[in-house]
Amino acid sequence: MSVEKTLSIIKPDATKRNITGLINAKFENAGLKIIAQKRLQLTRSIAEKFYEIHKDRPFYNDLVNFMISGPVVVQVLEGNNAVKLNRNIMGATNPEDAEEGTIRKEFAESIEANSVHGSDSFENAKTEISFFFAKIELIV
Ligand code: IDP
Ligand code: MG
Repeated sequence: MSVEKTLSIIKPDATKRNITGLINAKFENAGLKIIAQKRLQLTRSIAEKFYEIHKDRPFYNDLVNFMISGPVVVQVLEGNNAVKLNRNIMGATNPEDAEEGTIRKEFAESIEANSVHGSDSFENAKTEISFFFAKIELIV
């Protein structure tokens, strides 16, 4: 097992309902450490750039509008196999398919307003972490 970092975003549906602490407890209870965290209001251009990989998907414009509809909390999680572990804690994209005990099963409102983002590979985690955080913010 190797210690990894992954990027997590607590999405606007969750900041609006004031449940960022409940979500952070899920990460911490599963053994992930929150080593960096900040609350931001994303601009349209930042959200478009972050989700550029999805720009040809039919839900892209709605997703960008949702991600700028309120503040988000961007965070770096660290732990053994953090990328995969975080995806397990999050649950499936569509909360109807998510397993019991996962963040999306308990908190997501819909397939779009699904409370959290998590990097889906080690390589993407590196890119996404440097998108939001400077090196100096990651010294633990
Ligand atoms: P993931 O967040 O589980 O990795 P992705 O396929 O990367 O899922 O999609 C990125 C985000 O786009 C999802 O978390 C969700 O907010 C939104 N999304 C994905 N599929 C749909 C859809 O079919 N309709 C509306 N929004 C979607
Ligand atoms: Mg994804």
